[in-house]
Amino acid sequence: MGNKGAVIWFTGLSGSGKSTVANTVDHKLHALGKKTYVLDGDNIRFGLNKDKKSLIEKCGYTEAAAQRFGVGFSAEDRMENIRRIGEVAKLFSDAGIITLTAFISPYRIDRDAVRAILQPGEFIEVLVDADLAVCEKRDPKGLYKKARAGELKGFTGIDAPYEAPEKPELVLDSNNKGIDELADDVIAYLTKNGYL
Ligand code: GGZ
Repeated sequence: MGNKGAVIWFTGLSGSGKSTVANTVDHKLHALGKKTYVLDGDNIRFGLNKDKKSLIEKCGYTEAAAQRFGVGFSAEDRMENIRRIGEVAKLFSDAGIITLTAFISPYRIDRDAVRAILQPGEFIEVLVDADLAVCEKRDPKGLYKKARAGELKGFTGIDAPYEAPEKPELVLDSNNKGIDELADDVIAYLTKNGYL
């Protein structure tokens, strides 16, 4: 596929390793001379998809405007989060960039909507598969602990759903493999399927 773009869409629970794997794949692709870009919570939820409070405090939005345009973690807000990310990823891909996205994206219907705006073969859905127990044990930010204590409501896997993809292009075994091996699995997929 030469210098054509693509969207490598990582989905999985918080703590499954999505961002870390995406960033490792990003480095490996860069070393192969590819143009790449990572979209994750760090550049999206702090930028394009700010929460309501940040829109008021940092952007001067009125309460009413922040209510309409801010993005939180309700099912509706996650839908809008993923829709906007999908559109941004499409633009990057159109520009010939291999775009890696790392969002929980827990709803199948939202991920399928992104697939639908892309060309056949342009959307590579990658399930970063880690059991809830494994993610909860890792708990890098202590969020599972807070969710279990009822201090954080609507947390994916605890009191909000995660719908695993039915036919992902690739499943990464994050229960048993390390980050580098998982990243190599992605590179192998891309090579085998003519993306590299
Ligand atoms: C899930 C949450 C929540 C709730 C805050 N549920 O481990 P993290 O911290 O860095 O990754 C999680 C991130 C999820 O944002 P996404 O944009 O990927 O979610 S989605 O695709 O569902 O829109 C977690 C943190 O934000 N976080 N509250 N309630 N994760």
